[in-house]
Amino acid sequence: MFTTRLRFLTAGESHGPSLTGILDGVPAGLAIDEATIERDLARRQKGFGGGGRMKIEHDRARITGGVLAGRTTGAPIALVIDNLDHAAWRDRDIAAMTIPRPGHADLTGAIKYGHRELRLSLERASARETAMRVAVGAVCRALLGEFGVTIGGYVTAIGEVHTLPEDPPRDDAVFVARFAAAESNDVRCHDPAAAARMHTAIEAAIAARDTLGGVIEVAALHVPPGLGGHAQWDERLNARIAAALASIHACKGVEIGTGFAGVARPGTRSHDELRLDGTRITSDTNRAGGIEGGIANGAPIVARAAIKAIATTLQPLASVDLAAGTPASTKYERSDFCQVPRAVPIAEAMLAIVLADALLVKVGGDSLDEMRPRFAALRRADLRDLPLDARPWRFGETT
Ligand code: EPS
Repeated sequence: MFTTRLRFLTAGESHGPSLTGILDGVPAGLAIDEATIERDLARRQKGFGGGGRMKIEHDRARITGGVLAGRTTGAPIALVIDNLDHAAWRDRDIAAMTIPRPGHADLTGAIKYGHRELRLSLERASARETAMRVAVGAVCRALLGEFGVTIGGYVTAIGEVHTLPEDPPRDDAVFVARFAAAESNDVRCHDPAAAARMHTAIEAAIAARDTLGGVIEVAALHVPPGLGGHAQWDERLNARIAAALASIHACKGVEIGTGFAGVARPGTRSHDELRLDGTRITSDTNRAGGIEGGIANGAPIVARAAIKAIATTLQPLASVDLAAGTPASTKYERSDFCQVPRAVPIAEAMLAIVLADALLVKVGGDSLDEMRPRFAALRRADLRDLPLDARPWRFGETT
């Protein structure tokens, strides 16, 4: 499977004592503090349409391994986020849950594990786990930041409200402005007019006792060309990003670059025509979303994740009581009405993890000091870096 230099695992239940994360493979010498991680965790807690749980939690990651005197040592980084809500669940009888919510892991978890009640798998299936992904992603983001790579994201659709469809921009400045604009409203949309309509759509969903999904766009800027690979399916950067985004709870679709809408065009309008800017090879468009042939081309990497409306709805859905063996309606439990604005930092975290790994696979090294000269020596999209000699050749030639 995937060639990786970074590995991460999480553990912990939604209402258990804590979430645990281990991130292995981060080189030595990276400055990390809990405040850096907390910034992203705080962003995940905010967003219109969130549920009551976020009023209880104050997500903080304690670093319990791999960082000494403020810098990574090269050892696995261990992180712990306490669940403050655990206090309300500890040492009390918890009513059995026997009616699966369609769309959640209730039924499939019961089929897989044969648990005596549904909560035993839903506790782990909960999107609470994404808090730890954001913490792990913050470390990867710090590593990428050492090499100038920045990542951000914003919401492009909530329910039927969407920003104008367009090709992914090529210009970094457009993304930088969007990242900032998205943080200035409570639905994390870069377009203020669309943001206002999205807010209204979420209000309407709450009033209708329903939930809403949407689309998140994430972008990575200053990614060195050459990350990823075309030689094997599991080296392709687009495949890795797609898998990482698809692993986010409630994600039902991923696009790169122009994505699904792009296939309606003929080939002459589907690609990024190249031109020379001095010795630099560049393009005015970014339809490929920064990836050609599974390899980063140096343009902003742009991906979108479709997040479905949350499965826990105030209005009951038809289901089955698995204990009684009768038709039944789902029972409401606290949840978000629209998790999409809160999921932006989660998508950013997953992109950061994939790109930090791809950078380490490309550059190698056990410390930042080893990585820096190797990074500086990477080939760029520049005629001076490309040793093409235009001589004919043959398969089978030995000399
Ligand atoms: C979440 C915590 C959970 C859920 C939500 C995400 O807390 P609780 O179950 O106590 O309300 O609100 O998870 C889901 C939406 C889900 O379907 O699993 C969090 O920390 O983000």
